[in-house]
Amino acid sequence: MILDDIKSATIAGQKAQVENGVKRALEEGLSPGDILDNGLIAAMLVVGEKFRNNEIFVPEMLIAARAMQAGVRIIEPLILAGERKYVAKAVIGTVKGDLHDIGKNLVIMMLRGAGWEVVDLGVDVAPEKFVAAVQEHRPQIVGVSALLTTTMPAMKATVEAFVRAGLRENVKIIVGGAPVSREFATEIGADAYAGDAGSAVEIAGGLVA
Ligand code: B12
Repeated sequence: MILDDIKSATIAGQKAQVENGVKRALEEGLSPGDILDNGLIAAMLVVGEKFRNNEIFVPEMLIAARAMQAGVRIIEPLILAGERKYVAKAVIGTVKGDLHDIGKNLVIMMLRGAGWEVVDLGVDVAPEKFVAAVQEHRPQIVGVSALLTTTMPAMKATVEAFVRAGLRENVKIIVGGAPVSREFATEIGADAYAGDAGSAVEIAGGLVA
């Protein structure tokens, strides 16, 4: 099945095969969401599992990530092609010390597709940089991503930086990333948690409604 082909090509880091697979899946009428969830994202879960079991190492993980991103680039225009109405503004970044950006980029892509204006701060974003970006761009929402248990404390530091800057009441902070949970979000004083890019759009929309 085509989704299985995309998944195994992503796991193997075969960029050209992933690109071909995604194009073929679209031609066959599969939805971008289906290709993302059951092809590309499903592959990264397997990659994580293999890494945990020492079956693969960082270079293979990186190559798989590049293959995934190549697939996402083909899907992105379709998601962005939707109706362009300005909903609200968000500033999003991955916390200090953390270089994972695939999930964050998907959240940004889905928000933009839903009509949000999004300022992407990239990865390894220090708390002060989040604060400065809010001062500059005045978003309603701040999105913070972390993929490592060791960088989760940087999420707390980010929330605290907003409190110190006297800006905590001006923004809603939504957190996400594989190790993050709703309980953790509450514990660090964030406003919300979302487990995937689709629910991030829903929850962010609810926060500004
Ligand atoms: C790809 C990958 C990498 C790539 C990252 C490439 C890139 N450009 O992002 C590279 C090779 C660079 C990498 C490096 C490392 N990694 Co890594 N990596 C992964 C892997 C396999 C996939 C992550 C991913 O992209 N998933 C797919 C996306 C779509 O899912 P997601 O990120 O969870 O995002 C979704 C949701 O969480 C949510 N979301 C995400 N962000 C946000 C933000 C907001 C605001 C909201 C609302 C929602 C939201 O929506 C997203 C879309 O649905 C994971 C395994 C895993 N299962 O997570 C390990 C994993 C995260 N890495 C791990 C480790 C250990 C490392 C390294 C420390 C390895 C090393 N020894 O050097 C380094 C750390 C580098 C650093 N300082 O950050 C561990 C972390 C373990 C832990 N307990 O913390 C994992 C879990 C692997 C494992 N099983 O051990 N990694």
